[in-house]
Amino acid sequence: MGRLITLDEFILKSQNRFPGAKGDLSQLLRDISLACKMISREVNRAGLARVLGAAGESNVHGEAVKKLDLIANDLLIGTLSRSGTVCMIVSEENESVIRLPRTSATYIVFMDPLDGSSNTDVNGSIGTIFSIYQRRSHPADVPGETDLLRTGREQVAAGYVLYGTDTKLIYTTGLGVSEFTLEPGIGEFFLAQEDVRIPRQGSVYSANEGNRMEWPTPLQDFWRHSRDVPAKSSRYIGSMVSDVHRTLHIGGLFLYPESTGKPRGKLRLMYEANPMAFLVEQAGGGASDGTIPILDVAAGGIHDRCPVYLGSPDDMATLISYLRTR
Ligand code: P6P
Repeated sequence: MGRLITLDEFILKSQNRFPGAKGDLSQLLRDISLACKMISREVNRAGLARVLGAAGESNVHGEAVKKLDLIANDLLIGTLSRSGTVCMIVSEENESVIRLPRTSATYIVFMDPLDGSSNTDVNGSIGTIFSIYQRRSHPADVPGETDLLRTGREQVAAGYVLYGTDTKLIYTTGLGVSEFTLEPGIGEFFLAQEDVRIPRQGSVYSANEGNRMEWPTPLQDFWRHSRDVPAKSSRYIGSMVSDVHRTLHIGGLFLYPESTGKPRGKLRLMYEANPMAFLVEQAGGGASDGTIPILDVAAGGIHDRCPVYLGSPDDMATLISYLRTR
């Protein structure tokens, strides 16, 4: 078996496929991976810190144990601020857009710094989700709303880092989906799979069935149908990165649909639905808001929510045929 390829080598090799590339996107992807290595370290020692913190509300260094969400947010914002390739950041943790000093920089990053963080209390896996756009405005202008309210189709890159038994980084720039595993002893991400493809159909359906009675009727009918199909089983971790990662690898469906209590669902369009939809489509799957592809949904605001139906192409075809009857 040949030498393992590092993320940096892979990014550089991919950049060479874009003749006009200046290397800014490569630099940005490397910076995101650096921040996520630091988040991985914090997540993996959080248990100890939290145990110590629980005693006196402070950790071994005497610092107040900050919530992991804020630690992850601070690490990403700090790293991206020094990158020089980003002019604005939209984070789930910040109501307003974060404007960076380099107003002429090319890229805008939407992110959920630590998605599913309530799972840390039960040692569940959690993740960072990112979505990258090239600015529309001229570099000499101050970037603004026209750079922010985009459809997912315009993403130049998207991905997630899953802090599980392994720390995995999965991303796409539109040339397929690649997966990397962090070797913590070296601090490098190594290529684990160059072209992740979602199975045409899968045996697992994933949704919070506690909301089932509030779903649209056709979806309730579909869910009952899927229970009648003996090969289908239900898995739901309650952490989108984990549930989508499993769906990418073994197929099936992941849903966070609209409901009477949540008319646009719970998940955010710009930094949860869109990046995951880009990845799933690039892996050969489908991602819909129940009516149109998620990547075509217009953004009304940077924190808009969007119903999410995504997964294997054959399962999505069956699901959409049910939803069309409503
Ligand atoms: P519920 C985590 O809080 C999250 O944002 C996603 O990671 C996850 O898919 C969803 O919410 C879980 O929501 O309502 O099922 O607990």
